[in-house]
Amino acid sequence: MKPIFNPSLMCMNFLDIKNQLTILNTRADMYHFDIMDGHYVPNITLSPDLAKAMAPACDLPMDFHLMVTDPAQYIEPCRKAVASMTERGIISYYSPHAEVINGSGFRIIDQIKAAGFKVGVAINPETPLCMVEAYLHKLDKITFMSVDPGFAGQPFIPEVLDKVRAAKKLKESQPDKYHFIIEIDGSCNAKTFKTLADAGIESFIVGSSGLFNNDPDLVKAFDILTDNFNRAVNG
Ligand code: S6P
Ligand code: MG
Repeated sequence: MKPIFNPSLMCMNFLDIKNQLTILNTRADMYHFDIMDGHYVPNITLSPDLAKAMAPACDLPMDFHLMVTDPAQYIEPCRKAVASMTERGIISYYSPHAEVINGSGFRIIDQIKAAGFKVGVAINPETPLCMVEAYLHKLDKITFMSVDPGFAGQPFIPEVLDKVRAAKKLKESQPDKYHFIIEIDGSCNAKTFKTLADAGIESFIVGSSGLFNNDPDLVKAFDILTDNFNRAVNG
């Protein structure tokens, strides 16, 4: 299988942003961009302003992951942040958490589309798949959290794999209805690649344990990532 690699930018070396983006532009597939509000999760990381500053150096879609209580509020700032990329034909993703859009899910999906984004949704480790079933056919991507949202460097929660298998089964059984990419976020690394790929993961958000901690030199770190993946998954 050809994996989608989606580096989590909150784990990058912030003293070296431009150089790292240049390296990732030719190696990765997307840029996972965590936005937290210090309320939905007890942390604050990246921001729409930072995305705007990075955008001219990004040649891959931005993948906004909204760990915030009011994701509708960030659609317009994020749209503006990547407007220069959208003009270059690079279509980004916007993924709120399923747990906070219940009650306005269809409306928010329409707003995300109207802003020119592909539509994603992220679900926490203990959230059942049925929570997103009503609008699953409208999604371009579903992100299964395999750690609690908020922090890098947490241990993998294997219970999410049942949901991943169920999503894969749904997608395979009704290909005309579903087109979502199946993605995992949290502790994606040499130890988990095989189990994740076997369960049906297509897109791997690689953060500290899968990419950035491999080596201080990001070129080497990315080579180690692909070696680890190929060894684990392709044998
Ligand atoms: C966590 C965030 C993730 C992390 C990623 C870190 O709240 O949504 O995107 O950045 O999980 O990777 P790792 O290998 O440290 O778990
Ligand atoms: Mg994330």
